Amino acid sequence: MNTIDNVTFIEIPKVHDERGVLAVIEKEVIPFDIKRVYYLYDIPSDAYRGGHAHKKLRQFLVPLSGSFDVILKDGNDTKIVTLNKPNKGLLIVPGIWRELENFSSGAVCLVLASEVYDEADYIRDYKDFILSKSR
Ligand code: T46
Repeated sequence: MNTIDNVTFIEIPKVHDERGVLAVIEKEVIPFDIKRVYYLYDIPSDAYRGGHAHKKLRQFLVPLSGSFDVILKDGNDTKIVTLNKPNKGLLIVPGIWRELENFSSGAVCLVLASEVYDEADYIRDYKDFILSKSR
């Protein structure tokens, strides 16, 4: 069963020259095949997103612009990480409750996902999440 220790940062290889930085996510950078890409933008600074866990979905979050905090919970422990480097993404595995908040102005969160959208994969009630961990 996954714990928050299984949530890891992954550095995205980059090419930096006088024209700026080019970061590349190739097949071997993330440990799943990408089935979906979505992104969050125009996010009010007081917005709260997430507030759920996934049964099967793996996701890689990249703060393309600005910063935000991700609160991670596994039913026993809680960890808060700040995403603020466009070449450093967060790999979130299944069975982890996540909440996104404290968005900076202009924050953009890119998400690469291992599955297509499926509402049945969500656990949106925290009590159900805790129950799922004890099964
Ligand atoms: C996650 C965080 C980081 C779709 O129709 N297709 C999609 O691919 C997604 C992701 C969402 N939706 C619909 C479902 C809702 O009616 O868009 C609406 C907003 O989704 P949600 O409230 O789940 O958005 P967030 O930002 O709270 O969560 C999303 C992802 O759902 C979630 O997996 O980890 O971004």
